Amino acid sequence: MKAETIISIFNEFNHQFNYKSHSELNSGHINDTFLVKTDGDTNYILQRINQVVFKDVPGLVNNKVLTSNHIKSKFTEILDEALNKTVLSFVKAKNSDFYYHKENGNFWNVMIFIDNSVTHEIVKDEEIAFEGGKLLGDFLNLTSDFDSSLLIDVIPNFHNMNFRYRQYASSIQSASKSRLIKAAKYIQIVIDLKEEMHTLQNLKDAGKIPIRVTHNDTKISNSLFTKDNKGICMIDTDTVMPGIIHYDFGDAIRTICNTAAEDEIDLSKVAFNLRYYKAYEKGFLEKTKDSLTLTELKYLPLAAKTMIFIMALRFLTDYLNNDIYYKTEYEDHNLDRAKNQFKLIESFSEKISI
Ligand code: GN1
Ligand code: MG
Repeated sequence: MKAETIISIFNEFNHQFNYKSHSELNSGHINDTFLVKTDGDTNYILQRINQVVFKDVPGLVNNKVLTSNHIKSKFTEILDEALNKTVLSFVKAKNSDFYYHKENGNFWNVMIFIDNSVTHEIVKDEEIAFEGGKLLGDFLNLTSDFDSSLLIDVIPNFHNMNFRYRQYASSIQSASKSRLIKAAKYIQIVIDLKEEMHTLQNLKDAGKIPIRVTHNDTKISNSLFTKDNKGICMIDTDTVMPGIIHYDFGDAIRTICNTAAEDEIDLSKVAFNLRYYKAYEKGFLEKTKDSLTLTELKYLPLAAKTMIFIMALRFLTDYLNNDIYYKTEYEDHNLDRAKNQFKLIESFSEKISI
């Protein structure tokens, strides 16, 4: 995106310093994210929010701001300025909303960039897995007393397996013959796993798993770490809403324990790393073991399998729908992502028996 576009949008916000340069951060599949460097000691993240995926952007931004404020309220002894570098902090636009809506156009929001932080697409160090588990535990603890009725359901039925199977079934109806042929092997796996993959959904629907405030997009690249592997905070709170902890535990494991990126096409590189699973679980339980129910604990391994599967299913569905949801970089990108996740399920099942 041209510098003048970025500058003019950035200048709609009450930032403290002037634009110096920007670069795009390409890890997300939904929003467009830019790091804006300034001439001062605070840099910013500028984000264009995808309005096709997120129908109520002001509601979404409000969710994110409320969540951050709630977390910040737990650290009364830390000064705002320091807190802004360890908890996500949103910057108001000049009209004092936390977003800027260009007339008939896009929605944008700005956050303070957390200095000296790094993210990981692939985990190469057990310590990251352990610290990642602690971070999620902290996030769930810090938000456990947050009144979830204040939050809108950003994407209704986001991790609802019945809904995802319905979407998938309709994608099969409308898919092109060539895509159906390429997806054939996976269509059978989706049928074979159907019953098991509804276990958590059924328990949730039966009220057997407590509803908590959950993050819902805990892939490891959504956690910030220091350069020496300590967790700072979880980012990308677009999908914070009521849910079950299995969503968060499972989605984190899906990405931490994959020995390759989620779109690696050489499937011989894709395997489930059991050591990282144990490390993540250890960090997570260190923070949460006293607050989880027996049912929650019992289904953590199945949560991992279920969340790998739901992403496989969503990538496959989007492939059959001709790529209308996720950003793709080439023709079969979504199919490759789905294949990768199905391979991960296979490897998971060799390492963990449920
Ligand atoms: C999307 O927004 P981003 O890129 O962090 C998706 C997640 C998937 C993820 C797969 C709103 O996350 O559910 O797990 O891609 N977010 C939405 O990488 O659909
Ligand atoms: Mg996200």
